[in-house]
Amino acid sequence: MFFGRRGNPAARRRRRPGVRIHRATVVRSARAASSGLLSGYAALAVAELASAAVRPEAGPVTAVGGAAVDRTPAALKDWAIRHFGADDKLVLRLGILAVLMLTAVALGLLALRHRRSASLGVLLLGVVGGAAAVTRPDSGGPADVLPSLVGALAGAALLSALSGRPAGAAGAGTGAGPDRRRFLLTAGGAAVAATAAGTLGRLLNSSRGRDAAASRAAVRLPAPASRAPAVPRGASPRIPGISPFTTPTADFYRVDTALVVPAVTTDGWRLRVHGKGVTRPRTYTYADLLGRRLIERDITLTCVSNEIGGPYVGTARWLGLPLADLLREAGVRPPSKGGPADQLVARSVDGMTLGTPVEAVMDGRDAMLALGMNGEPLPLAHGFPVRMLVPGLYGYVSGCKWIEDIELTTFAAYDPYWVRRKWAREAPVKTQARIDTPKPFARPAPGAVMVAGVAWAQHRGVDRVEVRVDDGPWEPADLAAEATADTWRQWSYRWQAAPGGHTLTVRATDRSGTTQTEERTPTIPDGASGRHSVVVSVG
Ligand SMILES: Nc1nc2c(c(=O)[nH]1)N[C@H]1C(S)=C(S)[C@@H](COP(=O)(O)O)O[C@H]1N2
Ligand SMILES: [Mo]
Repeated sequence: MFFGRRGNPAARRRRRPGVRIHRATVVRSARAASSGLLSGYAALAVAELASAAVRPEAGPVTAVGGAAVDRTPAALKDWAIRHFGADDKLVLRLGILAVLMLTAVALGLLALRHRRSASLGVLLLGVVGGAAAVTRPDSGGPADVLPSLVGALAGAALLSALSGRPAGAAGAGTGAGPDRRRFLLTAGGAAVAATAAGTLGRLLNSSRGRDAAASRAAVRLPAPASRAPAVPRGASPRIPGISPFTTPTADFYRVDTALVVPAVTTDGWRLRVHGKGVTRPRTYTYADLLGRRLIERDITLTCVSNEIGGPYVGTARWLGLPLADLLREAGVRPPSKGGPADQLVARSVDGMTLGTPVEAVMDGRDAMLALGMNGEPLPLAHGFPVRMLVPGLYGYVSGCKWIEDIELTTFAAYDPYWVRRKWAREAPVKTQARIDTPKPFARPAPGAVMVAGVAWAQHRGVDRVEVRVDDGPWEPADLAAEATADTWRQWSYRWQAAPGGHTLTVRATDRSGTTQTEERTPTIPDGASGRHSVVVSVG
């Protein structure tokens, strides 16, 4: 008998529906999760297109990423730079995308039961993105909310459509029949449309970068009126593994908060000089600056976030104009000559602010507005078209890239970006030496081993470098000839290595007589101190 073989009808009713609901739930959940993901994808794609109409920087991922950077505690930012280096921005972006994906899946699942709330959730994400965009220091105004909001509206509408109740109840929840066809058609159509919108947005957004690159390619740098002092022969010894005296531009470290490299063209660029004690405020064009007396200098730039032995230091040949000339033209006097402003605040096109002592800019050192780096116009990532440089000061208090505004003010009246985040107001570069070779945990053969590296104490000059093996005495290293007090010096030490494990330590002394101390301090608030050591195993 039919029922006989399958057990009694009551038991079957109890068991079978259970199995069916289970499978249907899996199908429904998978579909809901993909609806969420697809809606999130569509929201981002539409936002990308909308951001092309507003500003690429107002796109939700960039805005949220930027806002996260602004709010990141100094210690975490430092940690990110240390661990991810130049990839820190990519890691941040991927992190935001991962969180968005998880949220999208969750909202898709929520839509199974609470369609309205899920769509509201998508809109709420849009509000978060919009809020991040308008509160960024470089915000272009209220229009910056649009990319996130328009994207969220599209995402919310799609999620609602994809999680709608099927027209006929027949296929409800089973993933079969007309319901399934309708779902696949809507989803497929949305995926194609979103991809088209996103691709178009990307193309439009990248055209700005292309304009800036074309503007840079059109620049012809004039010859400097004052050449860089010749680098003495012997400033660049040929020791395998040592940092070259001039850091190739491609290897030059990059540290900034810009998730999208600002795309500035020389045509649209202006530099305004104004503020306290400025008797003749002025606005300069790029051509104005190119036509002035230019100087060329080798200068070593260092980041305050550089750990002992770290990579955020480099030397380039910069071409630019003396900043002090420009300030004197504007009527500015340094505090020592009775000027009312002790802080120069440089502002970049992306809203970054950096504060520099006016005294340092006007004390005769080669503080400059740089237009060229290593014989070429400034690369976009290093501040094209114009950046500031002040030898002897960490980058965050002197090196404003993509500069567009110089305001004379006081330290009492204004705290720039990093100072508001607990970094020091004033930050001269600390004297440091780094061992470039041998590398940590290298296994050199016993006998003569070249220990070599670089040492810097910008604007004071490196006077002496010493090396110590294990707990032995400090031995003088050979110092390469000095180019200027504003550049690093290479050093080397020929070590007679005995088999076994050894710790090599280096210390530098600058011309003011200060020797690097053993005491280690963190990079916050005004730069790391301590000595670099490398452990090797000879044998
Ligand atoms: N606009 C802008 N300028 C900036 C920064 C930034 O985040 N934004 N970072 C500063 C810091 S912390 C350093 S160390 C130098 C690094 O310059 P580089 O990237 O050319 O090496 O740029 C400085 N100028
Ligand atoms: Mo920095």
